[in-house]
Amino acid sequence: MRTDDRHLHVRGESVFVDDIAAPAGCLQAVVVYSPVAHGRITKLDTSRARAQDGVVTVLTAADIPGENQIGSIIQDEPLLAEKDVHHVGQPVALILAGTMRQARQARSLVDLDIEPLEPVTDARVAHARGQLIQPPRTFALGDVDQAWSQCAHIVTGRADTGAQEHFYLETQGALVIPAEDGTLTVHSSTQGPTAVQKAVSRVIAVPMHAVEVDVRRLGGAFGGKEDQASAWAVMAALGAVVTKLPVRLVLDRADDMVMTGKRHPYSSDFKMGLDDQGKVLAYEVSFYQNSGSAADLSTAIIERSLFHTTGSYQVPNVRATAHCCRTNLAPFTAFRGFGGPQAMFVFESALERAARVLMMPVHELQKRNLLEEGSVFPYGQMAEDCRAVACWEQADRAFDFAGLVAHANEHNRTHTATKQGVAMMPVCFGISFTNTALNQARALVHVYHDGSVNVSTGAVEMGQGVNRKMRLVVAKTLGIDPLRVRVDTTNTGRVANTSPTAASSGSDLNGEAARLAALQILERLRLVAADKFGTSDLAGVDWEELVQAAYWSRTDLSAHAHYATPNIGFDKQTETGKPFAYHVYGTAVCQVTLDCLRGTATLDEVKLVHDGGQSIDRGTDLGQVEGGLAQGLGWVLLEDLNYAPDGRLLNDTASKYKVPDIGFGPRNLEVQWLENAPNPRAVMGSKAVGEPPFMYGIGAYFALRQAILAARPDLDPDHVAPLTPERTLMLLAAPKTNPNEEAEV
Ligand code: LUZ
Ligand code: MOS
Repeated sequence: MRTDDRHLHVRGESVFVDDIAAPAGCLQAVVVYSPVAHGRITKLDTSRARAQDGVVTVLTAADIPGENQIGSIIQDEPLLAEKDVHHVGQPVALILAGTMRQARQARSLVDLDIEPLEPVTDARVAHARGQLIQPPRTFALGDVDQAWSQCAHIVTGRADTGAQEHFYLETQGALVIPAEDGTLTVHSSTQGPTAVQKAVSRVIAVPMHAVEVDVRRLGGAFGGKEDQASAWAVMAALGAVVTKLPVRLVLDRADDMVMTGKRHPYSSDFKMGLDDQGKVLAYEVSFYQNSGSAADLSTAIIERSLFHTTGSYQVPNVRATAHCCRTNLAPFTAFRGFGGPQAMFVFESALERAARVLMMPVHELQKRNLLEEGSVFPYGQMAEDCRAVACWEQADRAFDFAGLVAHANEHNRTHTATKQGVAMMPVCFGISFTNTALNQARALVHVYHDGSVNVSTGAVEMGQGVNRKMRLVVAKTLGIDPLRVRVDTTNTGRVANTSPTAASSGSDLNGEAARLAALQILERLRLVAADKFGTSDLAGVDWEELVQAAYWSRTDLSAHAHYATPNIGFDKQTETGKPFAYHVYGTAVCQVTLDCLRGTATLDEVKLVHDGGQSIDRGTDLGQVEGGLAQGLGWVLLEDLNYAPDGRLLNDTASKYKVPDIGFGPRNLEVQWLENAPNPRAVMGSKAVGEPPFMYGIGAYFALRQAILAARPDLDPDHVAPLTPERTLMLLAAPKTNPNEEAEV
């Protein structure tokens, strides 16, 4: 991590929503939620709770002045339940009290009766019942149906990936301060200040100009606060409007885990056809996305699954169909990768199965099918400046993959209690919001009398270091010391109509806007320099003198700029177009050692080559690569979210959910940057870095599977992630499929 506020973090001085000093009279809010996954509310009586000591009021849907609706893409999500509940954790009422303790105590006094209805928790069951959030969507390339007849080998199978809790250190929350004339200042832990502003405006029935959203920083988000930060801010705003007092609503960890959405579980069916040489000729896949009880961002997320159907590979005939299945679980939401990882996992699963049938090493099959310059993606876009092969070759060479394979084979020949596995994982990730309109950003730059500079953009700092990048972009553009530049909070009053900081595009979009704003000021300063100092070359002019001269000659020292990614677009009628400004590539090499008695694995090595462009700040990018990788590893190996058949989340506290720690991480981690690879399509030659590294983690799943199969060559189980020690042990102990063949465990 190389964020600009790291010194504040380590001293505990960074201010998050819950740390903002309480304004006089500030109330605490606690949410009453449904304990039942599906049912009809037969009684909601808040009188006992209202009578509790310290309770100011208890609000329900009936108290909402505007619309009881927070759905952003599809209008299917009430802020507070009215007649029905559709998942455990669905907000029903809001308790406002003087202290947190009083609010929590009152929660148990709300009389809420729900007549239960049958819950559906499984995507395929929901699909069978026709519970879809939108009609199925299909991406097609070539002619899959006729291609099967040309295939020498055809494999089919099923692949399942689980949910994933974001586990941001700062839980969801907001502080809302009412001011004169019905206006509201909202401090929200959100990736999307404008989304919060809009939702508050809608539910409270005030114009957007009456709502100022301000965001200093987030203690992590990972997609969990792209859409799902809004509800809490809106509830706090509701409380503030009704009581005319400031209201703080910060979820505790358990409430956050139960009430908020996670990464979507997917269950998928695949069919892959190949020729004798291992070229993939045809690929067909159906994605069954467990969307949860409301749409949230599910339709956009499954769209990205379609875009990343074939991962880092070229396939001439493709058909991918996407089903958003409505279930009675908390609405699943954005999470780093946004549906991409789920799709890539399926393709890698198919390749692995094919490799066994062809009796060819998986990495050989992967290599033969990598994207090349001019390859066509299933949505019609061509791969330009394609770096799939370059990354693969640099990784293959630098990390001696052949040597690792030889070493693992030798180990497995000579050991029975431990087995090794190695895998390569190529990644290709499209950069741009797939909703083209969102690819816009603005920045506001002020130069003050003393030469110090203040920058506002639409980007939200969430620990990823975007503020540091904004600062470096502006300093470099103005040719001044970065210490002169400060990045201000993200504020809807200073920069309007922001897209969420998401889709890995925060630095690309806001950085370019900031650069354009700085350039405007620079042009004006050049004129001043020519006039006052007889030169338009600013290198030889003292910055502070120049700024002074500009002020006294009545030059505007502020600039606002707008940037919209050029040359992108997508036609949803034909499901083709050029949705992405460019792609990010990379290849990881993973090696694991499996303890066959315990089912535990050690990640010996993860080494990777990442296509990072000409970085604005390598240290920041390294933090993103390492963090993304760790999260990806956790998703496929460790983080096991489970629901009871009645729809209750079983991992409903931090103590029941395992996230990666330092002991889990690779013993040897090496990140290399792809050599000589500036990017002409983003700010200052850089490349987006937030999400792509997540998918390197998938490689460790397949390395572990190799190790398991080395112990149990008789098995060919379906692909299920996460491959936890428990699941690994179950596989190792599975009954022999062929009793005549002795596996050497
Ligand atoms: N959010 C979004 C995203 O609204 N659209 C996207 O395409 C996207 N991609 C990745 C992560 N968040
Ligand atoms: Mo996102 S998954 O908020 O980039």
